[in-house]
Amino acid sequence: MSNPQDILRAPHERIEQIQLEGFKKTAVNCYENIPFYKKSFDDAGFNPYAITSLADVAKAPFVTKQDLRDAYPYGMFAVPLDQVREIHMSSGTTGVATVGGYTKHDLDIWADCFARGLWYAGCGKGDVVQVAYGYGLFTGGLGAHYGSMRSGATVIPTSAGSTERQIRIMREMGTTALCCTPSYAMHIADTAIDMGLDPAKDFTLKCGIHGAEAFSDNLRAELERKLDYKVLDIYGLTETMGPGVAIECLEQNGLHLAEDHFYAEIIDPKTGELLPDGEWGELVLTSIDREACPVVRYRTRDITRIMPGACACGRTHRRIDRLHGRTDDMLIIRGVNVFPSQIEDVMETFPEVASWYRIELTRRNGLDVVTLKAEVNPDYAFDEIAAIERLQKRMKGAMKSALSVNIDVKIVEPKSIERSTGKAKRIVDLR
Ligand code: DLL
Repeated sequence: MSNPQDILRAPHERIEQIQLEGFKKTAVNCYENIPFYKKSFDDAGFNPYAITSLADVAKAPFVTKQDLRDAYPYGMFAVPLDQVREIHMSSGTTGVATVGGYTKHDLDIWADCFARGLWYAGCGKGDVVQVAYGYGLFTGGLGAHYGSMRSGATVIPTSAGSTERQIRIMREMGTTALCCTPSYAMHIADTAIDMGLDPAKDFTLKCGIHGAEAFSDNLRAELERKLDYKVLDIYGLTETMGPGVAIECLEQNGLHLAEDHFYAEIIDPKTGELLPDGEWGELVLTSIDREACPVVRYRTRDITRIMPGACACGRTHRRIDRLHGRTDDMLIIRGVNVFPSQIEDVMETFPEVASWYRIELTRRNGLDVVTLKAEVNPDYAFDEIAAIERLQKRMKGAMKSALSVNIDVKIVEPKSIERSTGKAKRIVDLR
């Protein structure tokens, strides 16, 4: 049997061949088995039987999250239910949930995609992977579970929460890889420190496979310092599979797309036009070999770019840059577009504040007001009111000059912003 990692170093022409064959099959599968695609391909004049090159992908119409929602529950399934082994769903907090189904084959490729993260980190047989992503409808827990098993490692399925117990298990069982959101990893590290431990010495971690939310370079550096391990960023979404669509290697310079399973494009989110490599825009994904819920040109709403050039690690799968956020997270503050990550970038230039923050949106006299609540760094005196006020003013000034918007800044005490065991809630809309 061939080594499942060989494909990661295959010549790119070989990968493109796989993509073309896969795209042909996927487009026909969608057209023949999912009424939504039949109608949308016909309306757009897209003929799935006439595909001859990968450039034809861009001729197909898009599919959006709303289209998937409208098809709830089973409208986007291309196979009979008796072939579907597992179902996951997005949380649906902002509307109807989107549903992802997996055949045996789909579960298999998912395991493979996630396992790559552990392989990239040099983990596998003999390693102990603690999965502290939530198990359930969220794809984090089970995706990491299947991937850990596939990598050859031993898996401890702690799921998210019970943080002190996570810490005891991590120490006592000799965990070498931690899979959870980056914000939960930080909470685990801080809780361990509060328990009187030095996680850099008391834990035996080699790597953390952290994703499901955007996190800054600063937060990564702080995690790596506190836990003495390597943090690899992992990206994915329920609508196209779950975690493992793209993962960083140890170069930590972009996330390698699983190009043998997905074809990626970057478009201008306003016009839908294709953008060249290197330019930032919205990521659009086409699955190459998913059976139950294939997607053709799914608009992820996530903003990234294809990184030009080859990775120093020698793997040939192209990379996307770390995600800046979602198009729908973008704040429009009195007419100016601002991403929370841009606010975070400015915040990071102030060593007096830690990486915990929350952006609150309120209304005052009919106008939107944006307040950044940032926790003061524990090493910094919080009781010197005058100094805190000066800091708030300086941060507000820095936001204004960098982003051309007024953002009120409120420095709050360490650990006063609520911690989450899953995705951190960074934006709170109180309007
Ligand atoms: O968050 C799947 C996942 C689980 C990915 C565990 C990584 C690790 P959803 O709940 O459907 O699925 O949310 C998908 O989360 O469209 C992005 O906006 C965001 N997201 C996921 N990974 C990253 C990342 C999972 N590494 C949505 N960086 C996506 C930034 C991310 N944002």
